[in-house]
Amino acid sequence: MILVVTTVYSQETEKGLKDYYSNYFSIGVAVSPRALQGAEADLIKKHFNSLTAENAMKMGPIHPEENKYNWDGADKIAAFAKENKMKLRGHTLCWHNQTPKWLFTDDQGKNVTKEVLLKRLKDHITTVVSRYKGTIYAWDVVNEAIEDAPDKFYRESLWYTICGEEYIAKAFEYAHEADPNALLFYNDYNTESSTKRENIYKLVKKLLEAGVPIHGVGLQGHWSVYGPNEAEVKASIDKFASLGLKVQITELDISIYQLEHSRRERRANEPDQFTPELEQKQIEQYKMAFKVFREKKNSLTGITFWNVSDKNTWLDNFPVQGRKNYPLLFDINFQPKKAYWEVVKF
Ligand code: HAH
Repeated sequence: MILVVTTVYSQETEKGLKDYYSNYFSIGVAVSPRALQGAEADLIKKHFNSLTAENAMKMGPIHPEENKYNWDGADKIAAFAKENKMKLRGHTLCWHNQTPKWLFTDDQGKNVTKEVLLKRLKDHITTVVSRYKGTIYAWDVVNEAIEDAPDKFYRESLWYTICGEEYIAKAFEYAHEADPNALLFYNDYNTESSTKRENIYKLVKKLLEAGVPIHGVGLQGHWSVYGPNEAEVKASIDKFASLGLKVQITELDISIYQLEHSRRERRANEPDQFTPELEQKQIEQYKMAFKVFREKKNSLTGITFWNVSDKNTWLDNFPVQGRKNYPLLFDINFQPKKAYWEVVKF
């Protein structure tokens, strides 16, 4: 009897998150090259079957000077994915953050013309997408081009200021030319806000109608224990799926704080404890999210977490530098949290 119980138990613990969801969608994680060794690598191999580079493929890190690419980190991640037969998502080809210094200016420090900037975008996209052709199956081509404010539409980034809206369609065209088999995504956060959801929908619909090669929408999924709610999550998935596009949750985490989208200083006495109350709220939010994901499995092709465990998460430093967060399914010692066991119980 004891033997039977032990056997069942060890089978259960041998299974990883990806195995529970093998009939649903791939389960991914965003990593740094440093995470691909030791205990963290073991955790990644056990639970995930898809990888995204957290930073290594962004324009700043990978293309630091106009005539210099830095492939080290990106190549390491691509090699690890290949070795372990994991899928690989590319993130991201055109974004307003983490851009290299040289990108928007000429040698006098003045903004370049639209023609020059589009040429630079094309060179960048062609080089990066070609290098990982056949290895990266999906790219976040344009990231966060829509404004949060309900009364605005396009984000007033330097891309937009210099090129106007055209840079968005161009980015997709350049990527498609470099790898016609790659699935091309528009990716954004705060997609459960009704106005931002509507604006992203308008943008994507317009691109589709213009014949731009776009195949999917990435809902980042930087959520909180305080929201979004079930109806909002369902509405976003349904809305983008209704365009005939693939939908993925590309950057999932569930913060223990209220959502904020701008950096700020830490307030005096601002707490950063993962209390039992917050833990319980997080369990409920993760349960809700994965219940919806399972229900929507015909629309969803991938769920990716943004970082591996609570030991290190970008949310420890955003929006507040040095305020500890606990947004993932594995704790600071790489152990599955209670929320994990709820997510795999179905
Ligand atoms: C994401 N932005 C980015 O897509 C990802 O590349 C980065 O590593 C972390 C989060 C989310 C975001 C933001 O950049 C600014 C304000 C709010 C949310």
